[in-house]
Amino acid sequence: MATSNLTVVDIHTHMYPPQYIKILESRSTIPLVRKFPQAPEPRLILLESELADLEKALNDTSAKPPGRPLTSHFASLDQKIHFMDTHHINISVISLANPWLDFVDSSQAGELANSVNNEFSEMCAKHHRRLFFFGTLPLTAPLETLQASISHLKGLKYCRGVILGTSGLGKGLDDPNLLPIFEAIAAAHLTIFLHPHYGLPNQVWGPRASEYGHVLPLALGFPMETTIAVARMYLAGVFDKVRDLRMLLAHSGGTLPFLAGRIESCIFHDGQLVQEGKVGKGRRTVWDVLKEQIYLDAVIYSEVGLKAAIDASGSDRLMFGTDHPFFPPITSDEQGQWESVSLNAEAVAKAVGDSSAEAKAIMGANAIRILRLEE
Ligand code: 5CU
Repeated sequence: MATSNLTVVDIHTHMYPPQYIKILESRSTIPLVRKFPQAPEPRLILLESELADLEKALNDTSAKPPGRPLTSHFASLDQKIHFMDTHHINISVISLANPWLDFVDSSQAGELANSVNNEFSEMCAKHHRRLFFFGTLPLTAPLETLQASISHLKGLKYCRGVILGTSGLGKGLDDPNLLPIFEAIAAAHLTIFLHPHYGLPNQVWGPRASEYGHVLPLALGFPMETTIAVARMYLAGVFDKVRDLRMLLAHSGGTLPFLAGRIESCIFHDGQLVQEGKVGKGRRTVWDVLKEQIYLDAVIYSEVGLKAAIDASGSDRLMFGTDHPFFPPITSDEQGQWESVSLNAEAVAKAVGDSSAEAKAIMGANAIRILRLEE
């Protein structure tokens, strides 16, 4: 993938540090890690859509193992570096994987956030200039604890932002109580990496869902969740209220680039919004927000989706990612090349031309500029 004059930066790459895995091992409800007699490796069970399989496997040792194998790729720093080297990735901006600290008791969340963020910081220090990170927030904790955590992250040398799910304080990202948090994050010059976890309600997938593996929740549920979260923020005026807010959206913005025109049309054809004076002259459109306050990752696996993302936000706002350690190869060696990585790199080359200035920007230069990776 990389040549000597191409710097490749992976901004979408996760880890669960060992202390987090220990917490998952101690749990009996999702998210959890558990061993099953029918599988050689412990299983990592994260998603609501995996509950039916979990139930079956607990009652029947011949049932298929639920979730995904917890391989060394999830928690090992050496493995992350090996993955980077194998795929010629110069720099990674690592982040805790979902569901972050969303499930942690309010009284423990602040301390755990500090400890996890310090662990990420130490991992980056061991690989100076190759690793940076997006920190984790204790969203279940009281407001002061949350503010203190943002101040802590601001002081950590390798921290460039925060990874955030769509639930916010429990009511979504259009919750007015989140505004001071968004303001504090923006004032600290931290970029929010918005990532899905909750998907859509299980019944959307129908009674035959278990026949289709993880395809529907991951391919469709995750992107719709992101799209809905950002549309709600836009409609609530969050981007206008916090003009310095910068958000990097996972999976090329879900379906936002594709649906922005329809969202716009629904806004200016909406009698209620027009009557309330919300559609007047000078309104910043979804398109404006996409070009001014939003960045998109390039984790969409095809030039078709990538071109929509480029058209919507601009090639100077897209950043390459891998989603490691998710989507490992199923039939080849996990220590070798991952098709999930090459698909995303090929999509960039096909969309903007191999070795073009735009390709160099998307593969690394944009991330270096936007996330200040040379400082
Ligand atoms: O495979 C999956 O479930 C996931 C996940 O949970 N989180 C993620 O970032 N990618 C894939």
